[in-house]
Amino acid sequence: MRILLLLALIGAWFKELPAQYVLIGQAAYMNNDCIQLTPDVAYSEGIAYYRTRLNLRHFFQVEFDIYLGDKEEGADGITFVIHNDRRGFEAFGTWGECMGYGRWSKYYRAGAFIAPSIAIEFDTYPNWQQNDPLHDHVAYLEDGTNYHEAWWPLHETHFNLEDDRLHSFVFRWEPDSQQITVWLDGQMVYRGRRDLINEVFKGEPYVIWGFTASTGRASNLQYFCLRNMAMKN
Ligand SMILES: [Ca+2]
Ligand SMILES: [Ca+2]
Repeated sequence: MRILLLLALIGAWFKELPAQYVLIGQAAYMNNDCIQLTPDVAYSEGIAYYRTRLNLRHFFQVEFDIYLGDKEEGADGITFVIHNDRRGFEAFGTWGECMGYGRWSKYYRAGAFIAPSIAIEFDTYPNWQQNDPLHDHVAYLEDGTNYHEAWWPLHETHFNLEDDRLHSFVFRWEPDSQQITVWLDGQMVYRGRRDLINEVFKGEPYVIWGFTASTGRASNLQYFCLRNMAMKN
């Protein structure tokens, strides 16, 4: 009897593990301990938020593997988002090129977008409205717009993330220096300084974080898998 109870408890504990995330849209748990954001289906959108808020007064580092599909002409990409949108764990952005995070144009305030926020996008489809280069890229975004002036890589114009492989992604926040650093496959792809608490989140240090993704006319299977997490709340 005791053994049965113990087994039931262990079973319950393992089932609890994935429930660390709030899932929206087509986001779903997979058999490989990863979380699907979108299936390889046109006009899909999925979001996964970690249930525990992040305290930006403390050091934060997460390491994930991300998968952006196997079709080079697929779409649209994944964003890693940190936000304090008033919709909380129900916040979502627009589908297609907006990746479930942003809106159609930086001048267009209607429609769904996540703000206040910052995001790192892994963009696999060129869209002129968002100032995308013709190749896949990584960019820093703010306040629910996918429009960006800068991106990585600058010169590798055949860069492709839809290669049927997992790509390692590390995001680090250092509160003392107010520095954000991002690595992709071991290479530093973004570093910037920003007073996130005061300049972006209006004095609020407790924020929600997770991943968003979507597809449009073109699609890809897109998912992420947790590798390591260092956070204090
Ligand atoms: Ca591509
Ligand atoms: Ca794009």
